[in-house]
Amino acid sequence: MKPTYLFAVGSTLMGVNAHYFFDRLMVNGTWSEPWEYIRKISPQGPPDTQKTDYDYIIPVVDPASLDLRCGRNASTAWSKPKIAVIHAGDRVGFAVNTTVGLPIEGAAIMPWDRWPNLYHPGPATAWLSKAPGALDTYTGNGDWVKILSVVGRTDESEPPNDDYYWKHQWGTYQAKSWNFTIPASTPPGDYLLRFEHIYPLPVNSLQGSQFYANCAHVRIINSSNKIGTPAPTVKIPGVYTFGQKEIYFFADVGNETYDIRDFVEPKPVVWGQ
Ligand SMILES: [Cu+2]
Repeated sequence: MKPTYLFAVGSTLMGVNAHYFFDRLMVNGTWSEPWEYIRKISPQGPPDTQKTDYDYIIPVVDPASLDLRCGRNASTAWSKPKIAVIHAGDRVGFAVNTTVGLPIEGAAIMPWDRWPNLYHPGPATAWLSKAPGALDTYTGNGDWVKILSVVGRTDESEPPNDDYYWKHQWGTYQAKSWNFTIPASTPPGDYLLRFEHIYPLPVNSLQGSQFYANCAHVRIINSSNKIGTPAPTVKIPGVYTFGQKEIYFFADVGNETYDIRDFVEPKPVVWGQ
């Protein structure tokens, strides 16, 4: 069944102004406060101008930018987030922002920017990078391993769940948060835990694909005798290139020519543990 309202939703709400970030971590079954464990991002634009919520939710559009790593101006831990202590094998999660509490007068912010969900269609991933020393001083310039890839719908996906959506809808579409498991064989240590969502767009559309990524500080405890070797590893940025065909295409709701089962995941593969 293909509901007729879908086209209207796709064509009216797929505006460039629908953006978000992830500011809350689910740890030990509880959602944290905003930025409690996640590195705070900076608003876009010169520092001496008045900022609005909209300046915070603007995505990264240059895959070569350092901001691809943990969000805008977050490859340093200037906001001093706490370290979430978790065990290998635990469930964690990232939640979409609500608001950042700044004035909105004059901003281009749209109503759906205040509707906290993974508004855009597209794939989601999670990543780990071990800090060689203190997390507060780790920039994330080391190796990253992918531990999660969400493409199609899962039990966690938002309803509806019919044939049309299975074919055309992404697993995280309109989810308010996404939970996943830290691999049970993850070596113990302090890590940046990164969640990423990509809104694929063609290179000639606006500025191309939009990247949403934020990083939490986590200490992973693993006292088991099963310690793996995370691989393959990549650098971020460096993992994607502008125009790369796997992530630059028209993925939007209402695009009946795109079947998400045709999606080819960009490298690297998820760590097999
Ligand atoms: Cu957007």
